Amino acid sequence: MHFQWYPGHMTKAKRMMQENIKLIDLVIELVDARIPVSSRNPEIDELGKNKARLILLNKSDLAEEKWNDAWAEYFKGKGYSVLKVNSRKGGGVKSIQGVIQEACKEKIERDRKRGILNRPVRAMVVGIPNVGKSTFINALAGKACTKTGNKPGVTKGKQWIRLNKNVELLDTPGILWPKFEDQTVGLRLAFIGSIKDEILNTEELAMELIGFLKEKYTGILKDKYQIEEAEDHFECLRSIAESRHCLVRGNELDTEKAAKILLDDFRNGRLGKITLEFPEDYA
Ligand SMILES: Nc1nc2c(ncn2[C@@H]2O[C@H](COP(=O)(O)OP(=O)(O)OP(=O)(O)O)[C@@H](O)[C@H]2O)c(=O)[nH]1
Ligand SMILES: [Mg+2]
Repeated sequence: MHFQWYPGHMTKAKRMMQENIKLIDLVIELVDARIPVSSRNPEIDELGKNKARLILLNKSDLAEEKWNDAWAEYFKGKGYSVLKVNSRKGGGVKSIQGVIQEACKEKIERDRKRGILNRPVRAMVVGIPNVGKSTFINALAGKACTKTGNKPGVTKGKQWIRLNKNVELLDTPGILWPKFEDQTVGLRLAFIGSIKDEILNTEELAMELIGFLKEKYTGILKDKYQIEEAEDHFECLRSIAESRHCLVRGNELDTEKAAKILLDDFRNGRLGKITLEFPEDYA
């Protein structure tokens, strides 16, 4: 599959982030716990250099706990502050205030020496589309301050949110990079729903996911759809169509519909907790 996607609003978003970075003390980077490396935008390191950094493994409820822990160690080893969170349910969100203060303690100390007291920490919340930035901010604020939605590109412009007297957050639109050098990165981003489905071939994508699941999560498709995990990926997709009664024109199998069902089940955690990439591959 070929991915190349950089809509105009992302260029604009990037410029906005570059313009605002000077106001920022801390960059809070959300990654998807199912693909912690592939969901990191390589441009963020450049943008956030000289800033305090915090990585949130978001959607940790959708990934395997043992891998969440392994990934947290991985990023800690690289010098980042890290926290596992589930922004939808609010898990891990409570401890964030303390982590923010801790990550910014040098800045707070600097302020104190200059006689500046009680200046709030300003944090920019960044991450790829659909990773959960706005949901996280709402969870932290305890109310719906910003719009969320289960598709990429919901937040269009910047928005400052004052959490309390200590912290102000900047919500930003998700950005992806201009092109994926590595096709597996593009593929994984497509699996989790960070690339608009309209530009993807759903059946091809579903067959790639089937290939991965059969290898790393053997038996999961069998259990979920009561199918045999045939060698041939398309055969599997046909079986899912059959099992879910996806038909066109009366009796022909609708593999397109089966592909959508599979992707949807995966994205919403209905196949169980699944991690798509592992720290040992990035040692
Ligand atoms: N299961 C689960 N779903 C989450 C979590 N965080 C966010 N979501 C869901 O992910 C979807 C995207 O959330 P948003 O907060 O709109 O994502 P965003 O990063 O602001 O997206 P853009 O504004 O498009 O860049 C929504 O359907 C959320 O309910 C989480 O921790 N777990
Ligand atoms: Mg948003």
